[in-house]
Amino acid sequence: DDGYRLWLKYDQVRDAGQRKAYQKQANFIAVPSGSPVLQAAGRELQNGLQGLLGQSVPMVGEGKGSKGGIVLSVAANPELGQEGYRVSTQGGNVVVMGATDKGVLYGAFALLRHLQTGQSISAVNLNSKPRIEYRFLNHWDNPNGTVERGYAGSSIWKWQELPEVIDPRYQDYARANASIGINGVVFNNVNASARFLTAEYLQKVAALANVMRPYGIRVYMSVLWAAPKVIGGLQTSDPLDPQVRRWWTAKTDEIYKVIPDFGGFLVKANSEGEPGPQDYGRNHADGANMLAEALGQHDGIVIWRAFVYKANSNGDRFKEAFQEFQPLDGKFAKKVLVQVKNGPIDFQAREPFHPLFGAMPKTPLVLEVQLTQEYLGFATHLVYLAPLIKECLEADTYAKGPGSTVAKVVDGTIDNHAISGIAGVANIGSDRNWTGHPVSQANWYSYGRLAWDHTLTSQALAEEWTKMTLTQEPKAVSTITDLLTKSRDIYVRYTTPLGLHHIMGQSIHYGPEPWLEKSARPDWTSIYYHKADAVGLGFNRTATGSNALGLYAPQVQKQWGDPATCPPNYLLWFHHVPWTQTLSTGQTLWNELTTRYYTGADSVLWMQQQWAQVQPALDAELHADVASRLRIQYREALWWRDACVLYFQQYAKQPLPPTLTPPSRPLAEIKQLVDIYQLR
Ligand code: BDP
Repeated sequence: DDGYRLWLKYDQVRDAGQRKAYQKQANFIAVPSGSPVLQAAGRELQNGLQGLLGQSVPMVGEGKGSKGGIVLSVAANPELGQEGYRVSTQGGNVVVMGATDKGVLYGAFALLRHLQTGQSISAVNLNSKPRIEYRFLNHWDNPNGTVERGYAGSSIWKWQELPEVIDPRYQDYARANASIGINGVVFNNVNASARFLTAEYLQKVAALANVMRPYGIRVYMSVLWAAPKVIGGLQTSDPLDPQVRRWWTAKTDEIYKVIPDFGGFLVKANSEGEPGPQDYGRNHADGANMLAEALGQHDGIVIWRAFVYKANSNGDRFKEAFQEFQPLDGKFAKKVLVQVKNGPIDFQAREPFHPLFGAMPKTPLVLEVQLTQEYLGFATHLVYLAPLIKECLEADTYAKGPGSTVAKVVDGTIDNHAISGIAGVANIGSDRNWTGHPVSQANWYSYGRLAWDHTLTSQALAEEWTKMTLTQEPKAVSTITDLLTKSRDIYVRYTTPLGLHHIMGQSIHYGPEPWLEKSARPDWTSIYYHKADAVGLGFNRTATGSNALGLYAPQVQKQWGDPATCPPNYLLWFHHVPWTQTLSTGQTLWNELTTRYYTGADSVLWMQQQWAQVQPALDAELHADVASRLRIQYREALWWRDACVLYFQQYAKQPLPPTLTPPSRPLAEIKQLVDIYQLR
């Protein structure tokens, strides 16, 4: 198994009784004539059933079959909304109903998932509609085929071959996304090349949009703010300049001519050196609103990213996005959504939720999470990300009293927004198995499912993915589910326990480098974040420090502001804690910290053991691949452990707790190791 088929494997159902029961209900698939979306739904069912049942199921027109078949049906039903579905038995048939063709497509995939996970078909009753309207995948892919922070090969988009050559992979990509409910994709990097807005590239993007359309996926584009200068021949990109406004309006009209259902623009501006409206003394709202105006009557949106920070972050980068964006609440045009990363710094293995959530009630906020494991071990470490995403979604902002979770901010229910969105930075590349690490497929999968319904649990999604992708053997399913669900906490333990953050290798963002003191900017060093000294460790963000904590609701401040009640997982995000202080866990900071590094690394051995156990239930090639990556993971967990323990020990000046065996190599040796890694 080379992993190419993802969770859409459709291997034959092993249990003969179950297969028979399914076959009885699969004598035909009735597909009403309709859009290509309906045809795709029919094709998916036919293809899936062919595999699951080992026999071909004929597709017939509407009302042609009698009983014992699957009937696709589009019927007005306000309860289902634009994309919801109901799958139920009616008059001897399984009816897949949606209020729209897209609803039927999602229903078809839900039915397949139901069968793939071995559930009974006789009284099937599936009812669901998405809680979030715009469910994006953001690729950080460049025109030259490289992928920013991509660890699974190169870009799957072959720009040089497009629009003539349509790689079959594009359609498989669309199928995979549709199967989990993703309905919008951005093909190009937020650090955008202006090239994508040229007539030549619009043809290429349009060719991809044609492949996406039957799968209910709309195409959006990252744009370079300076495009009017770079490709438009103008002297300025000032959003208030009439010429610039005219340029964007004309460009937008041109895009809609070639891509009539174009979704809109994603913008990274005035961040990490990218150009933006601030270059002309304007603000983010001026920029976003200008693009919204350019979209005019077209059915498109502007997604403006809040990931901004300047070279001089006033001592705490944590506060920057808030300070720039919160005052603009209420100033954005209707078609604008602001896209906010889950945490305030940058996709660290664990971050407190971003303080903008709950603080901009007049603006729909898109939650951005990173599926590509930039700070989570690339494609080498097994880290299942659903728990990270859920931790953010379930965090309470207290914006409108207790229970004002980030999920409710994002899905728009708390502030009654008409539109809502969520974005995952893709972990996909040209590797045959799409994601490099076979288990990283589960991150793409669970993200999409959570985007559809954020109330699903990490555990349920791990189990669902495992059954569809790896094995149905019950013991193995439960072992793998357990392993996946714990993996993110384990990763945090051996890399950045107790709320440490941003102490990874410079630029590459891999491996430990807590000793990093000098960089192009102070907030790219490690010492800026961990602040280790003779007294203790951690960033004081309370009122006696940077007071970033003051950006949160009073209830959050109260809980996190006191080291005794602050969850240990966030402790060093907000407090500079003395090495000798006893924590709520009962141990001193030094002992707790070092114990976590050690138990974290030991847990990777546990992961290896668990993985070894499921070997008989899995494809041999795939099993061996993951097993070998787990060996690297253990080696590198020790690297993190030894580097951080020895480095911080220089400040703590204490021995390790007696139960822990000190690292056998000196810090100097480990520092060399980092240099070698960075040569890669
Ligand atoms: C950072 C990445 C950088 C991205 C940036 C972003 O290191 O490559 O361009 O995020 O999200 O984490 O814009």
